[in-house]
Amino acid sequence: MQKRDDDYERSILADKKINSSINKKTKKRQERNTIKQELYLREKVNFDSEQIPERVLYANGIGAYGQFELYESLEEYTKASFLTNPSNITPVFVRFSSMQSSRGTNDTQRDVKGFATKFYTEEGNFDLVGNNVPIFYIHNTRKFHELVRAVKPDLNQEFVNGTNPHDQFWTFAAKNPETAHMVMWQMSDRTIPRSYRMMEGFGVHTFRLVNRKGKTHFVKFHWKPSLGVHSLVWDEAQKIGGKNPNFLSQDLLEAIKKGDYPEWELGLQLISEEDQFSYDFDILDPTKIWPEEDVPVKIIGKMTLNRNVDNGFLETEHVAFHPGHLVPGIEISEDPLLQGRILSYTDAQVERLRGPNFLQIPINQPICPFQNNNNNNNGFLIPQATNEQQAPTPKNQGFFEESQENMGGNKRGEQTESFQDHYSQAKQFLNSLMPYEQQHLLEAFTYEIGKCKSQEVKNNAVDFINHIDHYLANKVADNVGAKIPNKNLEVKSTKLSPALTMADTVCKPDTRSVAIILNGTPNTQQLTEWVQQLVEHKINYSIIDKKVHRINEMLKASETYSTVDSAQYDSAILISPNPTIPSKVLELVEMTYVHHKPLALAVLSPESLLYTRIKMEEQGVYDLTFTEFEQFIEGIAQARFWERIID
Ligand code: HDD
Repeated sequence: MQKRDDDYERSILADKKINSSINKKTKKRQERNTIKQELYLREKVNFDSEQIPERVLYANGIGAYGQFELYESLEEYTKASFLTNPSNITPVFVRFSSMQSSRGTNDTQRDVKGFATKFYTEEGNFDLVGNNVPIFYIHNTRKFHELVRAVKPDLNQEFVNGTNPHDQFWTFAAKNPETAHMVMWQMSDRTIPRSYRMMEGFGVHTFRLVNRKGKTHFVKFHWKPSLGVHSLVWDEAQKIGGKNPNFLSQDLLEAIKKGDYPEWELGLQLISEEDQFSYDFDILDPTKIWPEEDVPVKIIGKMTLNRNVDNGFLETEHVAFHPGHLVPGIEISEDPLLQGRILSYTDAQVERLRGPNFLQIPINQPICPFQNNNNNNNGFLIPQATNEQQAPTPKNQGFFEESQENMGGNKRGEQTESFQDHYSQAKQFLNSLMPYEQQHLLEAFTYEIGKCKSQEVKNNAVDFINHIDHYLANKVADNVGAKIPNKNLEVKSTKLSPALTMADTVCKPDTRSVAIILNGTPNTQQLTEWVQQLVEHKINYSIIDKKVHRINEMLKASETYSTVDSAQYDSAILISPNPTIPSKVLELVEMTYVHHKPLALAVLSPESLLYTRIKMEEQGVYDLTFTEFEQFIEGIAQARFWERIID
C-alpha cells in the first residue's frame, strides 16, 4: 500500500514537473508573442492603412517636377517677385488628372483634364489649379454638388467609372443652360488629348494682379504647349483604354525619363480696371472666355517639366492644391465660382490628408525664407518677414493681405445680365471649328446622348442643343432617335474666334511615335537606316512582329501583333517582304489609315491591301518604293490627314 502511495506520489510529482515545464515554455512563448511580436506584426501588416482616401474629383492623375523661367519683368502689373525678377528660376510641381474619373480608370475617357501647378516662389506657394478647358460648367458654386453628382458614377450602382451615368449628366446639363458652353468644349476633341504634353492649360477664373502702387489688372492665365495642341480620335481613345489604361500618364513619365522634357509657355490676358465693362460678356463670368482676338495672350515665361516623382504616394497623392494659395501681387477676383472654391479646397485637403497640417507634408511646404510656427519644420524660427514688401505693419502683421483698392465703392458682388447669355459663346465655339472638328463634335453628342436610356432625357438634351445650333440638334435627334425640334431656337451667330480651332496649332515630329510592323524578314540595313532617321528627328518607335526577337545589335522586335493596337501610335510603317499579309497585320495598318494617320508601305504585294479601306493615292500614304523616307517624316509632323476619305 505504502509502495502504491509512493508511486502515486511520484507520478503526481512527475506530472507537475512536466506541466510546469510546459507552462514555463508556453509562458515564455506567450511572452515573446505578446508585446514585441504583436508590435512587429502590427507594423509589418500595414497595408490596410497605407492608403488615403482618393480625391473626390480628379482622382486619376500623375505629377512631375520642373521649373518656371520668366522672360521679362511684369512689375507694371504685379509685385509678385517670381513675376518681376527674370533671374529667378521658380521650382514647380504639376499634377495632370481627369476630372470625374476615379483612381484606376482609364486616362483616355472623354473627360476634362486637370492641369494644376504649384509654384514654390520665394514668397510662398502660388497654386494655379486649372483645367485643359478655359471655362467651367456653372458660375454658381451652390450648384457644384449637383454637378459632381451628375458626372460621378451612377449613384445607385456605384460603377467605378463615370462613363455610365449618361442620363444623370444630360438631365443636369439640359436643366442648367449655363453649362452649354462647357458642354461644347467637353464634346469636342479637347477632352481626349493625345498627350498631357500636347494640351493647353487654363486658370479658368479671372484673378487680379496688383502692382507695388496698388494698381490692379484683371488677368486670366494660359499654358501653351510647345508641341502644339493635339487630340486622339474617339475610336482610338476607347481602344487605348483597353490596351493601356495609363496611356497619358505613361507618356509623360517616359518623355521625362528620356530627357524629352515637356514645355509650356505661360501667357496672360490682361484687362485694366477701367476697361472691365467694355466687353459684351462679363469678365468675371467663369462660363465665358475672353476671345484671344479681343484680349491677346501676352507670353511671359516658360515652364519645363524635368523630373519624375520618386514616390507617387508621398508626392503625387499627398500634393494639396488650393486656388486660395496666393502670393502678394496675385489676388482672387469677385468671380463668384472662384469665391466658392476657396472654401471647398481647405475642407477637401483636411478630409483627404487627415487633418489641418497638410501644409507641413513635404510636397506642400513652401520653400520660401518666411517661416512661422505653422510651417517651420526645421526646429528653429526664421524671422517672419525680412524685406520691405513683407515687413510687419500694424495692419498685416506680416501675413498675406488683400489690396485695399476698389471700384469706387464696394467690391463687385452682383452679377451682370450677360451672365444669363448662355449660348452665344457656345455657338461661337462651334462656328470657329473646322468642318472635321464639327463632325467629331456631332459624333460625340451622338455617342453620349445615344447612351441615355430615357427618351425624355434624350429629347431634353436635343432641345438644349437646339438653343445653340438648330442644324446640330436636328442631326443629333435623327441619330439618337429623339424628337426633332420643330422650332429653330438657336442664338444669333456671333463673330468667330480663330484661336479656338486646333487646326492651326504647332506641328512637329518630336516625340511622335511610329509602329514598325514586320511581316517577314526585313532588309536589316534598310531598316537600320530608317530607324536612324527616326531617331535623328526625335521620333519614338516600336518594332512589332509575330513574336519578340532580336533583329541585330541595335534593333529588337519588342512587341507582338497581339500586345499592341495601332491607336497607341501616331503613325505606322508596314514592311512586308512576304507575299501574303495576315489579317491581324492588315487590321493594324488599316486602322492607322482609318484614323487619318501617316502610313508608309514597303510591301512586296500591294494587291494584298486591295480588300482593306486603304487607298494608296490618298494623302499621307507613302509607298516607300517610290517615296523618300523624309516625306514620311514630314507626314509624321503633320500628324493627321483629315481630308482623307474613308469609305
Ligand atoms: Fe476643383 C480638385 C480644377 C471648380 C472643388 N479642381 C481640383 C483639381 C483641379 C481642379 C485641377 C485637382 C487638383 C489636384 O491635382 O490635386 N476645379 C478646378 C477648376 C474649376 C474647379 C478649373 C473651375 C473653374 N472645384 C471647383 C469648385 C469646387 C471644387 C467650384 C467646389 C466648390 N476641386 C474641388 C475639390 C478638389 C478639387 C473637391 C477635389 C480633390 C481636391 O480638391 O483636392 O476641393
